[in-house]
Amino acid sequence: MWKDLGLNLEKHDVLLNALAKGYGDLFMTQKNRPAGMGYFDFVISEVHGLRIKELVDRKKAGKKIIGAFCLYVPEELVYAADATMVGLCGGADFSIPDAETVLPRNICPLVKSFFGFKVGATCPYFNSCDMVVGETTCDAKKKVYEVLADYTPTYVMEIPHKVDTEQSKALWLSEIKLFKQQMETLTGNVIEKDSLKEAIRLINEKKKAMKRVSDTRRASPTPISGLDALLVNQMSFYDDVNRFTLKTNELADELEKRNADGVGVGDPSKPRLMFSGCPMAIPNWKLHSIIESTGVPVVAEESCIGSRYFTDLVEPKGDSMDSLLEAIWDRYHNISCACFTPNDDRVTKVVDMAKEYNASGVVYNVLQYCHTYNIEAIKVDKALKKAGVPMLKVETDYGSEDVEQIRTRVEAFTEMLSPV
Ligand code: BJ8
Repeated sequence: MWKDLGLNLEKHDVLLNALAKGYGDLFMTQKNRPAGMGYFDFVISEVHGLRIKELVDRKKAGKKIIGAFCLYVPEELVYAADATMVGLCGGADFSIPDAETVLPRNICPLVKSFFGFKVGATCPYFNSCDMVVGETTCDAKKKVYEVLADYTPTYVMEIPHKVDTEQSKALWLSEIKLFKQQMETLTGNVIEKDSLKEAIRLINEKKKAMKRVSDTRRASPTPISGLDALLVNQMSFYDDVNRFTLKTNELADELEKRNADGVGVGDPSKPRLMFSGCPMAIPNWKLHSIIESTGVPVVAEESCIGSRYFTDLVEPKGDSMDSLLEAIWDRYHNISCACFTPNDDRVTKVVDMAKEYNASGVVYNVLQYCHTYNIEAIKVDKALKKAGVPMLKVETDYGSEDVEQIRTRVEAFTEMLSPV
């Protein structure tokens, strides 16, 4: 199977060994994990095995696989066309040397990492894709999609950067319609109202289950570690949607019971930290693992691998195709990415979330060279200060050189926080 996918087998083996070791060291050494995490341990152990086989089998049955890196790609339209969407790996240092054979060095590690997985032929998800769908969000991504098109079929959606104008709405809606056509052409399936309604239901159910898990983390002690919750969020982009929803709801049942019984993983006398900023594509577990190694739990993620993904649902107000597509726009234009301007909505959301999750402080993650999240940190910091919530900005990449330095900063930060 790996050969058919055109993978570099030698490098892929090195990657798998590194992943297994990293996962074992970080996740399996945690104490008192919820039993429901057993499923997610299994999924990660098979993320380059059974799950790829499922995708390959779908391809053999004539179905299409779509790869994406951004929440702005409307997955409802992918599923309505009977295709499958997968997130693409972009959270590992491992693939960056391959990327740097083509790309400049001084760009965000997430972009270099995903590009390197394609160039180095080490990501079976990438190599399973019939099409990669990109978007005009940050400069790094939109320019790299141009280069990526030389390696794999790539389609780019234009995402406006000012979201609250009539022109923006018109452009975005027309992009959603074009994407619908694109999916119909690629799959040969016409997207009917009923299939779109069913796809909206499917994705909404997935997000509701993720929100249930997230809501349980408001309790003290938190019933699940930030690392485990992060993994669930990361897996949501890879796993079969129905199975993931079922297992995530089972996990939520268990966490709700833990809360009722006062069972948790953290020490309730410690401060609670919220995470905000750039997304943590799999297998980027760096900041969560550093923070939690100091004994302080991470209780929420204001991130695309987190609340920005599951908070809002697509809620059609009518039954026509136009109403369904407008409902998609309505939900998607509310994802407050730092690529928007102005983006006060995100600032408000971060503050509200810190309060809802009783966070004693916020760790703000900036991936190196990510100007949008880096500069937006100024406004977020100011608003959090006003609300009485301290913020620590950490600018980092996927390397391990700065781990001890970050740990020292996190320890100093949490020492001055009081538990909420
Ligand atoms: S909706 S956050 S997934 S664009 S970290 S590549 S912004 S330089 S990932 Fe994102 Fe969509 Fe926005 Fe979410 Fe660029 Fe920054 Fe790198 Fe980033």
